[in-house]
Amino acid sequence: MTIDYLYHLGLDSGMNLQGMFGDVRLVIMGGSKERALMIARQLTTDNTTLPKPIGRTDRYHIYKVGSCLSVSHGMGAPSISILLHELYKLLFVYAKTEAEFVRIGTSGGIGIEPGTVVITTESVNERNEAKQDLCILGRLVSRPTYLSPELIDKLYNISTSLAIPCRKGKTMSCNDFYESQARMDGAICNYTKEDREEYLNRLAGYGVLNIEMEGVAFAAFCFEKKIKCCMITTVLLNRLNGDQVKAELSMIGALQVLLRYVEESMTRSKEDH
Ligand code: R2B
Ligand code: URA
Repeated sequence: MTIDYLYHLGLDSGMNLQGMFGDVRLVIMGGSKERALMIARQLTTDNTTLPKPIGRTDRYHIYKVGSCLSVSHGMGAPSISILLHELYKLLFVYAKTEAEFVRIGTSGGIGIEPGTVVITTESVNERNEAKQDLCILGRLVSRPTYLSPELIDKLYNISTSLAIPCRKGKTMSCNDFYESQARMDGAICNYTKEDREEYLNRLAGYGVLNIEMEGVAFAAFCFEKKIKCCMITTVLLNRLNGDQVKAELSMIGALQVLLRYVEESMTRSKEDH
């Protein structure tokens, strides 16, 4: 039998992937390796040992705590796409399990104040379309984006019960942090302050609540593979007031909601057994 190398994860089908990952039910994905570790530490009940990443760690970090994986996906669509392909094969094909995927992160709000949690109901591209455009074999392939209404409602109810300021709505994904998000503080800016304002107000008119960089790729992949998924982010700044992210604001609100969700789903799955 030939071995399938999940190259960027440093895992392969010759390993006992079912033994290692067969019980995984929930995958939590965030941008950086530090966040993946922080989430793994929050999930673990044993405070004496530091969770250890599994596999290669030069691209992504994967931590396993019980039936949850905490994984870093890097920044932007290409990075999260590679991870999603390999994670899908790892879990759904080789480990023969089925898991929900949740992306947790940060975003820039459009008329939304810093600290607010946004739970995405619709993930749109830079043209306000709920689809991902890919170039495959030199041809344009469009995939719809999908986020699970059931998970959206569960997370929203949790944030309400915890009294965490939260909005449900449309999130725009951009392929860049600077020009495609209409920032004026990048190294290139060939538009005016008025152009920027007109654009951000137009987004507000479309009902866009926030901007980030991975949602469309995440939601389109999950649509294609029929994976239950949702996305929750904490807003770091209100883009109608500026561009600069001044402080290392945390994603605390989104994290509190997600940790409560994990707690509730783990209790439910124990009761089911
Ligand atoms: C949010 O924050 C990152 C850019 O700073 C990016 O990964 C995203 O989606
Ligand atoms: N992440 C983004 O992609 N944009 C922001 O403005 C903040 C976080």
